[in-house]
Amino acid sequence: MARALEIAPEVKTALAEGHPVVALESTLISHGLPAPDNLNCAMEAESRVRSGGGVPATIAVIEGTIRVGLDQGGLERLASVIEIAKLSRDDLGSAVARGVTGATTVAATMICARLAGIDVFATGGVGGVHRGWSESMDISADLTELSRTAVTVVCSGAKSILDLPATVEMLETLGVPLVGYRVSELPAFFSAQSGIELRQHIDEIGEMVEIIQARRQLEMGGGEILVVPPPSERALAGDQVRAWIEQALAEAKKQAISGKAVTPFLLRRLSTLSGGETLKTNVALILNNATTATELAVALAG
Ligand code: PSU
Ligand code: MN
Repeated sequence: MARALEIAPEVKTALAEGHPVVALESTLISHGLPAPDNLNCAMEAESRVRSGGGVPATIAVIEGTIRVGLDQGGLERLASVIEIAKLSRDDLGSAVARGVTGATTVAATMICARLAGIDVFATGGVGGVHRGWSESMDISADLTELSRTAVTVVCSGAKSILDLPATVEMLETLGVPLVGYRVSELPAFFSAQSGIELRQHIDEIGEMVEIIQARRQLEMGGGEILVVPPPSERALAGDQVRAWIEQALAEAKKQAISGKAVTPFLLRRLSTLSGGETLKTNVALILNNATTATELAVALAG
């Protein structure tokens, strides 16, 4: 493992001393957000973790080595290299074996965070069941990863380009708790309301600590999702987002976009169609989730 996993010294020290560490994902830098917003968001997410009293660990694979805690050069590389790999559970091993440089999705970031000993991870939104899944079978590997890897993912639910009711059903089947933080309704990523009720919610972060500890005590395996809505001042109106999504989905279909390219294509089109509105909201919710994840990591460490 010496060559495959490299934990940044600051992260290693924090883990050894039981200080709070928050893992951050890299696919949103390479595939989810355009330059220069992507690098700014990645740096700002790290500083949010620091100001909350945690140590950030952005995760990616650089020339076959899983790097837990990227330096400025690593972040810049992820933000600027075009056609960088988007790694999930299926291709993480071959990326390590072949010396590939790639960004890690939620699934791959969870695997690497667990390997390093990090319990909390922040991102924008997890992947899920795509609309039209009964024909495409396009269901993100993030969901099965959540059912097997014990890391708590703090996010704004699943991206609303997906089939949200089907995603919630699938998570229930897989035994992954979706816990609302001060909300009892699942947000629709860019907007606050999806019409889907969350069966579990908490008001104080300490309650999440208790849920996580109970699940670990029961040796259940698997992770949980702490759902944080987009900050109210940046949340968009649901109807408007819905129209942009319909159009982006129609374009994806027409252009026969499939597989790993679907989510990045849709996010890019939404940003253009909305005149940059969805992009601003996406960045705002990622930063807000980093702040909440830090609160959780601090509470877990204490
Ligand atoms: N959150 C964001 N933007 C993103 C993602 C999350 O705000 O781009 C990424 C995550 O890496 C997630 C991936 O794992 O989107 C889902 O991709 P897919 O639908 O191909 O599984
Ligand atoms: Mn997919």
